[in-house]
Amino acid sequence: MWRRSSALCLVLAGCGRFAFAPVDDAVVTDSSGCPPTYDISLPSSTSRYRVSSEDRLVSVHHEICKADSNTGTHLVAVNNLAELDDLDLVLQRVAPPAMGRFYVGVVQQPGASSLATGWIDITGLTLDPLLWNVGEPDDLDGTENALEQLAVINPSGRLLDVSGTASYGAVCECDGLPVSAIAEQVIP
Ligand SMILES: [Ca+2]
Ligand SMILES: [Ca+2]
Repeated sequence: MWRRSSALCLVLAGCGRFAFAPVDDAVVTDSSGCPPTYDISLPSSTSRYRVSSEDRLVSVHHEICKADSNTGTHLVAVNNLAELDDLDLVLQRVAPPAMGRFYVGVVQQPGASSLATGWIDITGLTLDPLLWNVGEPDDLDGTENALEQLAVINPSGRLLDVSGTASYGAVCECDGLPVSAIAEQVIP
């Protein structure tokens, strides 16, 4: 179902195409295995993406991203700097949500004893520490008290840790990978 070769063809065909369709309630897929609303491709990735500029709580975005497909869609799991830089270029072209922030599928596991430890993406992979903005993660006050266990892409194009109590936009990713139960329990 998740054939890399066909996904690559679609990535090439989709380059430069930024048609932001509204969320479709029906769970339907195109030949890539992704819902047609996932119409953004990036040079650095075989995934497809959907951007929402609607200001919503992270919990709401999380449920909507998951519901886009029976499996394999979720808040974006940012894997490396190339993917983050490519995403930032897309986000600069869409309607800005509150504070220009977009929720991503990045969480800090419970019990972390320091600011930078225990961060994973929504599929359960360890986060690349290069993705953070200067001075982040700071857990709000520079001390790890589990005040900021979620993350957004900032207008700077880098990640900030945030509490998840404010409404921002979000980026969803379709890569065929399931959501990690460990990561999901952090989402309020
Ligand atoms: Ca924290
Ligand atoms: Ca922070």
